[in-house]
Amino acid sequence: MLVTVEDGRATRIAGDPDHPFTRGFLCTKVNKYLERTYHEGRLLYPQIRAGAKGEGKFRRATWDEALSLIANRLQAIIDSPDGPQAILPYSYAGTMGLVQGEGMAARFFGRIGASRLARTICSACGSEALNLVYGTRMGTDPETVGEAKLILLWGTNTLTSNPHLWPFIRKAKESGARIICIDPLHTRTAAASDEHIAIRPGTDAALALGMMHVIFRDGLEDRKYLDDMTLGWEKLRERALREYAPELVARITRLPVDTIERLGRLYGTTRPTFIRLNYGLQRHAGGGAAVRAISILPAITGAWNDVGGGCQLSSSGTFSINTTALERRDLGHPTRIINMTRLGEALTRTDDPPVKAMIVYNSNPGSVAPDRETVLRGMRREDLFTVVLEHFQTDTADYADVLLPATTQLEHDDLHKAYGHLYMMYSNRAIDPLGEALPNSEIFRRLAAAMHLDFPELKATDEELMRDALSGTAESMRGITLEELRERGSIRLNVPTPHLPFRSGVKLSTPSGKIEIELHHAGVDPLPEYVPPYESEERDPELVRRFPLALISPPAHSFLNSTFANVPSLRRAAGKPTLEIHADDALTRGIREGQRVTVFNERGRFSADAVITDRVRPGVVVAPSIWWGKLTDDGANANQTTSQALTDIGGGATFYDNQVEVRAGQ
Ligand SMILES: Nc1nc2c(c(=O)[nH]1)N[C@H]1C(S)=C(S)[C@@H](COP(=O)(O)OP(=O)(O)OC[C@H]3O[C@@H](n4cnc5c(=O)[nH]c(N)nc54)[C@H](O)[C@@H]3O)O[C@H]1N2
Ligand SMILES: Nc1nc2c(c(=O)[nH]1)N[C@H]1C(S)=C(S)[C@@H](COP(=O)(O)OP(=O)(O)OC[C@H]3O[C@@H](n4cnc5c(=O)[nH]c(N)nc54)[C@H](O)[C@@H]3O)O[C@H]1N2
Ligand SMILES: [Mo]
Repeated sequence: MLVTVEDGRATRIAGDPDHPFTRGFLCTKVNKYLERTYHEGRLLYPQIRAGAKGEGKFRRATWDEALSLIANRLQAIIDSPDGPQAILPYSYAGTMGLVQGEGMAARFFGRIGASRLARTICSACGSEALNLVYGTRMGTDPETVGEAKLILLWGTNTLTSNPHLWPFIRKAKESGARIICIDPLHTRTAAASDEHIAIRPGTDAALALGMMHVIFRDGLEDRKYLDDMTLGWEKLRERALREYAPELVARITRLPVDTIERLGRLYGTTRPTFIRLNYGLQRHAGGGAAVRAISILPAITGAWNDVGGGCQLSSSGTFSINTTALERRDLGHPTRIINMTRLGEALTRTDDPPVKAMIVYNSNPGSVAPDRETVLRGMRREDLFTVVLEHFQTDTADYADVLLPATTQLEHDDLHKAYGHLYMMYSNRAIDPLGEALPNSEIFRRLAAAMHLDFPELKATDEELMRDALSGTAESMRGITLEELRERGSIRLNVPTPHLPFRSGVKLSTPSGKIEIELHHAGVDPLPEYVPPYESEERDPELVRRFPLALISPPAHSFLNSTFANVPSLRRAAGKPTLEIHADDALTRGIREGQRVTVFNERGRFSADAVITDRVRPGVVVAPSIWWGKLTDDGANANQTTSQALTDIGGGATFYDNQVEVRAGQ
């Protein structure tokens, strides 16, 4: 990202044409980062609550006053019978930098002995599934995707959530590749593909196993690759042949038998094949099973040996950040772990020790966490002390006791890895912090000082944190120094070009050194299987009778989760909260186009304007998200209805495993 600065003010923002992967363009949202940075709602000084919880009334304070108030409150909790585990950090990615993420923050919370947070809200499920099968999160080198002849865009709205991959897909298309999108929703990505397969939500593992059935039945597998590189493939073959015949898979996925047959044959007979699977499809009860089964497909055909072949969920594992040195968790004590997906439960249950203080940074749980009603009920507790580090007065900030202004990407230095490409990056500060805003790292340093925590690791500068992050000895990081990064902005990891992480002959970091198709240590079925959604005919027919529509609430094109939802131009582009519904489902409910509807289940309700469309299949409704509740007519958003239930693998969120009913009117 290139920023032009004139007289200390950023005046232009653009993609870096020299970056080999992002190639000179920014996504829709980040294009508006200047509008966001200079937004009149930016928090410019510390504030202390002056009204009721959630009311959002504050008075201005000095940094000294705010920090000593926080220090006193935290110290009192630490000294109380509840102890330091009653303090909960709550954070996710923010702008995804290493220094403003879990560097100084992790050191601080580790030293005081706070509860630890399991950061599961996004990728934990799929990541853990990949780790189990492949020992790491790596995949196809995205820059080789242009070589593929068949591309499956599986549970990914690439043009919205991963637009920088598109030029490579277009290149493949121009060389004759077939592009197939597998998504219950006819997204803009589906529209740009050659074929759209509108699968029933939460059933992807069954489709992958059905494809395997066809491949094994017709002898299209690569036996040499399977023998050399995998563990347990014969048993998988048996299971796929016995339990996942296309006729049965058709009933599970609600797809025609012919589609499964054709997809299996196409996948088994084309080379190279590339699958972009993404996180949307793992937000269901069986999300881990789905990622596991899909990720095994390229092992069955030996696609990992082809340049442009394989699959990609995440490239994170290629980056070897020294998190031990960065986060210094070795210095803390073992404490309990709270799963962030179950924040509502954590804040409302009364067992020991309760959560008495929550410090939020890089996240907006008041909008994004599932089961929002319970989350807000927890945040409303009078005896909960809440601190929020933010750019804006979000839904979460309204519940803060102390609200602290944080710097944006343009106002601090940071180090970035990627999860969709192979370049390590340095983000140079472009402008001075606005108002009295401070980087997260500096806020935690000052808080440690206010609490008289006299430890050297709590005094490290941002530069020292970066050096710690880069201090590992992994081969992929060799030659990547802070000096080089600062000068060049971005450097390709030290991996071969093209990178073929699982080609024949590579020894994996799984216990067996092979691709573990069969698993005996993960608490899941030893062989890949289909796990139905919690809220499905298979598991809870009674619930489905009462709430017959499956609600998906994926990122809106103009929002980044809840970030940018307060930026005027992007909110205008998003329009109003909408609910996309099929004409058959609208008709039986007497719902007209544009009419206000209420979407509800036992967890909660929100309202939206009906959009009647054949972009969704009957039985599925879609609410583009994530709106700030406070900026909608009814103060609510789609997360009123989502559940705190966890995925089969990795303890992840199940946002899209969510049955609702819809009625006309508010
Ligand atoms: N514009 C924009 N870009 C973003 C983000 C954003 O908020 N806005 N968020 C970023 C983040 S944090 C993430 S994690 C990624 C998320 O981006 P993706 O990984 O692409 O995930 P989603 O957009 O949640 O879902 C992708 C698609 O999966 C479909 N889907 C839902 N359930 C199923 C299913 O059971 N099976 C199949 N096959 N498909 C299903 C949805 O309809 C949706 O179109 O995007 C990143 N990029
Ligand atoms: N219904 C539904 N819910 C979802 C999803 C969905 O698809 N549907 N997607 C889920 C996914 S994939 C994710 S990743 C989560 C994301 O949930 P969050 O991690 O909460 O992400 P954002 O909504 O982008 O909010 C990030 C907040 O951090 C602030 N921030 C950014 N940089 C900094 C910084 O340097 N310092 C500080 N102090 N603050 C900063 C921003 O202003 C913003 O308010 O949401 C999840 N929730
Ligand atoms: Mo995410």
